[in-house]
Amino acid sequence: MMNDVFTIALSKGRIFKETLPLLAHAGIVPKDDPETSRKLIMDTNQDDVKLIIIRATDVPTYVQYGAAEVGIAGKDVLMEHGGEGLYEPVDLEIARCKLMVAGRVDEVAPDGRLRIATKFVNCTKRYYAGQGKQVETIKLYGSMELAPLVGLADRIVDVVDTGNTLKANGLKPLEHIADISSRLIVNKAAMKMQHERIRGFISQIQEAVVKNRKS
Ligand code: PRT
Ligand code: MG
Repeated sequence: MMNDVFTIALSKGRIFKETLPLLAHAGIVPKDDPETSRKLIMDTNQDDVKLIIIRATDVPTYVQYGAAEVGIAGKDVLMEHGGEGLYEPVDLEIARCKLMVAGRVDEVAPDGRLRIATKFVNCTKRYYAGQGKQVETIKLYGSMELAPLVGLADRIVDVVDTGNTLKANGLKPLEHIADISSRLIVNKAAMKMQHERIRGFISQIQEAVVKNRKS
């Protein structure tokens, strides 16, 4: 009997690059380079293993609905999505950054209700609710750093790595919300249906993470 197709969802860019060695350890090598190919479904060296290349924020959705059995997504994206229908068995320890509140270097502490521009609206509301603060959130899809500079918002919530982008725009980190890294996620139903195959995949990825740590 032929195996069912096993589909892995991931985004191009930093996650793809850092995931390649982990997949290689599990014996999976993509046949194309997503940076140059326009294919959204990529074949691999294994006939029954495919990769789908999608926006980082869409990865949990594809896996939640079983369009992919497994996926790789940042913890920021997972926190915002909510994690419904997903297991999160492995911290891949890649694409590390921090989810932070940032504001203008020359900020005069705003009085009244803070206006926060972010693509992480759910995370932001949860964070401030935990502090007993009500804030107004403004949903953006990118370039959050611009918002405080043009008076759209008092502050932003965004992921920060080196902090160079904040600095280049006259912003500074103010509060740390969470440490972020990418996670392996698994569709809950697929975990039951393809238990052995997915357990095997998880343990190979886990091994690769440990190996990565030592090198
Ligand atoms: O690009 P697209 O809009 O499609 O989606 P995306 O930006 O969410 O995807 P991508 O590939 O850029 O990021 C995927 C994941 O990488 C995120 O969900 C995070 O978990 C993780 N990650 C790690 C980061 C960064 N580091 C990071 N530095 N994601 C984004 N950034 C941004 C940061 O916000 C800033 O704008 O990169 C810029 C440079 O950061 P600094 O602090 O080093 O200057
Ligand atoms: Mg990006």
